[in-house]
Amino acid sequence: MRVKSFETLMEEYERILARPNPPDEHFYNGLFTRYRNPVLTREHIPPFWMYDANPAANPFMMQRLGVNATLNSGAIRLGNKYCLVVRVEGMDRKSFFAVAESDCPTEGFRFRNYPVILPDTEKQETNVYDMRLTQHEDGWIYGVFCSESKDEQSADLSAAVAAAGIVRTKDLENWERLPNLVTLRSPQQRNVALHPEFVDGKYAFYTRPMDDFIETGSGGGIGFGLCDDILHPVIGEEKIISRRKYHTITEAKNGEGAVPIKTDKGWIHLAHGVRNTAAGLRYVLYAFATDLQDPSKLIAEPSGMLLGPLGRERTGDVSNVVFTNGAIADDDGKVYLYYASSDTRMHVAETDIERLKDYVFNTPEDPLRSPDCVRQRAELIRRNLEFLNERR
Ligand code: BGC
Ligand code: BMA
Repeated sequence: MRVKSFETLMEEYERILARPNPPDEHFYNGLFTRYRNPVLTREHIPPFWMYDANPAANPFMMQRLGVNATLNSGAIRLGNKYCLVVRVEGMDRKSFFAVAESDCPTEGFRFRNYPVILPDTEKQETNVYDMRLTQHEDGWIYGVFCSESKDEQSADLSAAVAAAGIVRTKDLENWERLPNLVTLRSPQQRNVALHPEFVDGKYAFYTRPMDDFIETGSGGGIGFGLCDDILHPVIGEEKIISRRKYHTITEAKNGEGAVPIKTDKGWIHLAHGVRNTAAGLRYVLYAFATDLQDPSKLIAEPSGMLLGPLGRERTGDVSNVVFTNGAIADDDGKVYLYYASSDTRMHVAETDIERLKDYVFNTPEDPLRSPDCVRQRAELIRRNLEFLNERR
């Protein structure tokens, strides 16, 4: 077996980073553009994160600390840079955060030299993942993520406790860690995101109450709760704003994805919905809107999924999954939705505010029963045939 030089590995890595990412011309739905390549894969990890570059210490030029996957990124624009705070998963299954940035929203993402070094203040914490980034009106950028610990009360080796960890920064370089969020009514939390504005003068969180680590159980869906003091974050009441429903894409679970996007018609939320299948949990993305004045009030609930795994996206470490925890609404009205496929790599879908509003407010609701769904479709067909006949 040939031994590659470290220089060769660096050249191969630079070629991956320089690879152009044209739109995928085969895909059309009127709402978003898909791109041909992922924006980040484990091949985007700098070789100096994985290899010992010194041939004297590494005669076979072997990976010493490999990386398995790059997934589930938070996203934010900082100056002229599109920044992703990526969940990077090592060969040891532990994930950590790392900032990758580019001048272009759809290609050219490069990791900063070091991953994020989070202050190690929660001694029981084993794993961290899925950070949502919020540019808050208080001036800080907050990162809310899942902080996972072993459940010491249980004899089951895989029993765990999920909580929402909170950090804040101004530059994605220096991070201050705040105490984990306490939700008085829910023993576990995952998929928590901070709303960008104060609501009634308080910090507002999207939550996802659940009974145990995997099952949401009686947790009814995506919740909303207020907290007085971000330095001692405690939430009492959690109001359910996007409900899980029987025989829909959210039957098993759902969770806030990206931080909601403000439009003149309401807050647009990009979330994930999960249903169970014989092949395991199937994760897709969906959207809904809430009221501008009261972001806990649902005002539009388009039917079904906005984006599901397609083609190569279907396969990976956890197959049949797409997941988002970050989007960037740009100054020119464009929206970049960053999503991971199958817990393995990151992609981008591009749309804009006008299209998102049209989708959220003009897609009919799910009538929840096949007979009503077919009636809904027959009505569309009838109107179309009439319209097309008149034009003839
Ligand atoms: C994994 C997550 C997963 C969660 C629930 C965690 O241990 O790291 O990716 O979402 O379990 O299955
Ligand atoms: C979880 C999420 C993600 C992951 C998904 C699918 O519940 O929090 O980390 O992408 O499951 O494995």
